[in-house]
Amino acid sequence: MSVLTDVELWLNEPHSATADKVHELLDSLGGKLPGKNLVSVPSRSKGTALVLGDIHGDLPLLRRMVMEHFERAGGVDLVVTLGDYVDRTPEGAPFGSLMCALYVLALAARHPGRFIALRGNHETQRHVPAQPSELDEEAEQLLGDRTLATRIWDRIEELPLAATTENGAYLAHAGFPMDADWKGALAHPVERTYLEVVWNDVDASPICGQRGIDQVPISEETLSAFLHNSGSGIVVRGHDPYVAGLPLYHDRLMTVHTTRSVVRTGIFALKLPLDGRLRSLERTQLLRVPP
Ligand SMILES: [Mn+2]
Repeated sequence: MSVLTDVELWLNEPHSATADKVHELLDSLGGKLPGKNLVSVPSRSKGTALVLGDIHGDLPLLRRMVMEHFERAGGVDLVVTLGDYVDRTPEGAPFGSLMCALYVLALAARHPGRFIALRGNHETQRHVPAQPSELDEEAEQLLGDRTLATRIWDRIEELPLAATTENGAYLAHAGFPMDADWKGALAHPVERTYLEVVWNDVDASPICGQRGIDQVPISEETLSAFLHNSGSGIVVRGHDPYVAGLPLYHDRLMTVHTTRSVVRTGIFALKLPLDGRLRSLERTQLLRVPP
């Protein structure tokens, strides 16, 4: 049985995971993850993508969404997850940060181009500090091997920061580079790029200015400039439970949060058509996910 399949066993039975098996899994991911910061999804004559927002260790919910929407016959063609797989693991999800990280890495490696796992601010802590991660503690507790956490972070570094679909969606954890050369900024990110892409807030949110991140926030104006410059029609992001599910800036920006860990407005996912030009959120479908 493949080591990628082992992950599924661990999800139900974390104590069946061993340090050796996890090392083997991490070895097997070599060369299978994108290894670049921006990936693009080609247009299709038909098809749908499912976008999941912050997971925060909520393995049962992530598993349910993947099985219901991706793995079943007639499900979506591809999944984009917007990052923040770790930290603030909810009750009832033992070792949720560790298992969510291993699960998305395994899915991304198993379905290249079809399961696109982006990094959030909790996955970029080597570049911009976030709170210390539960993943390290969980790895030590469950597997007795702290070097494993370092190896998992090495693999997480191979996940992209942003994705675009050829029909007009830009997706990232929190926002977009404000540089005119936004692709260049993503290819060679500096600290400000990370802040803009995985930490930024929208000026319409009550949390804007409250996280200690000194950034020009996303506004109608900065969004319009980015959409024009990048040739995109919409931005889909996560990171902020206070505006999740709310279409903003004339129906051109949507925030999704897909976790029971931090719920403010609800738990959401978004379906995007991969055919036809996306000029607004009009043709997208917001799913309200039961807890
Ligand atoms: Mn976040």
